Amino acid sequence: MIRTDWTLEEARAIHALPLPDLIHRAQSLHRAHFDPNVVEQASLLSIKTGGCPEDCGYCSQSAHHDTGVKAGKLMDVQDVLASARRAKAAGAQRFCMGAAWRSPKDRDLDALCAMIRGVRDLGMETCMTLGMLTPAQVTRLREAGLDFYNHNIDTSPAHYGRIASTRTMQDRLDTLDHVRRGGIRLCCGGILGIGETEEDRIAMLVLLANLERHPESVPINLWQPIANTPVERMAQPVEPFSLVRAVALARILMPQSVVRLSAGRTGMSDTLQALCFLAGANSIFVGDVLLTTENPASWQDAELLARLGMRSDVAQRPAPEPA
Ligand code: SAM
Ligand code: DTB
Ligand code: SF4
Repeated sequence: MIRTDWTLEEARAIHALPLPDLIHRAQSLHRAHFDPNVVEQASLLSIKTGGCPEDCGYCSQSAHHDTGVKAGKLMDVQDVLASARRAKAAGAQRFCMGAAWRSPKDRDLDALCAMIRGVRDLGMETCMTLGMLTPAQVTRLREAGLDFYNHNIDTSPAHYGRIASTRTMQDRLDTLDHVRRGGIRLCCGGILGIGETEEDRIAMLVLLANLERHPESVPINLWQPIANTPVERMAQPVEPFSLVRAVALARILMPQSVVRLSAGRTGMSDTLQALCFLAGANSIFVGDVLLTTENPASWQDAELLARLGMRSDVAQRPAPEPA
C-alpha cells in the first residue's frame, strides 16, 4: 500500500529495526515493485557551472564561498548533445543536466528545450535541475519532453536554516508543487553528512513520503567534501550502516520510487554499495564526474554490477497518473 501519512514515530521505529529485519522489509517491498537485480544508470552533466547566487553551504558552485570553481556560461546545445551521445554509448539510460542557477532566465528556455529534444531523440530519459521554476517555465520544459525535474529538499526543515539562507524550504516546496502540477515527474531527495542528526534524516524522508505524491525518484547524496564552505565546519562522516538505514527507510516509506545512491560513492566500499542495493537502492550516477566532483570510473561500476550478477536497465516504474 502506498501511504502519504507516515508519522515520525513510525519512521523512527522502522529506522531502528535490527538490521536484518530492516533489510528484509526493504528488500521484500523492493521485489514487489522492481526487478531487484536491476540498477538504473544516469549520467550527469553540468551545463552551466559555478557563480551561483544562492548560498547553499555544502556547494562548490555558490558564489558565496571561495571554492576555486570558476563560473562558466550555459553550454552550447551541440556540446551537450555530444556528451549525451557519449553517455548513451557508455550505457546510461538517463541523462541529467544541471545548472548553477537560482532559477533559469526565460531567454535560456529555447536552448534548454533544444537540449531536451536532442537528448530524447537519442532515446534517453531526460532530467534537468535548474533551480526554482515558475509554472510557465515548467510548461515549456514539459512541452519539450522533459521526463524528470531534480530539485532536492536537501535536509529536514529543522536543519535547513543552518545550511542555506537565500532559498527557503518553502521556496523548494513551491517549485516541487509547480513541477508536479505541470506534469513532470519529480526527482527529489537530500544529502547526508552535512551536520544533520539521524532524526533530521528521518524527518527529511518523512517529509518526502508525505508529499501529495511520492517523488518518482529519490536521490540520497553523501556530502562530497568541499573546502572553504560553511558545511566543512559542520560535516561529520556518515556511519556506513546509518547510510544503509536511510536507504532502507526511503525504500520502505516510498516503495514505488527509484532510490538513487547518488553523490559520495567514491568513498564507499563495494560491499557498502552492495548493502545499499539490498536495502533498495536501484539507481546510480555513472561517469567520472558528477557536477564538479569525482564519481567512480565507469569500468569500476560495470565490474561491480558484473560481480554482483546485477544488470543495468531502466528501473520499472508505474505510469504517472495525471496531476
Ligand atoms: N542549482 C540547482 C539547485 O540547487 O536547485 C541544481 C544543482 S544542485 C548542485 C543539485 C543538488 O546537488 C543539491 O540540491 C544537493 O542536494 C546536491 N549537492 C550539491 N553539492 C553537493 C555536495 N558537495 N555533495 C553532495 N551533494 C551535493
Ligand atoms: C542530486 O541529488 N545529486 C546530483 C544531482 N542531483 C544533480 C548532484 C550531486 C552533486 C555533487 C557535488 C558536485 O559534483 O558538485
Ligand atoms: Fe546554487 Fe544549486 Fe549549488 Fe545551491 S546547490 S549553490 S542553488 S548550484
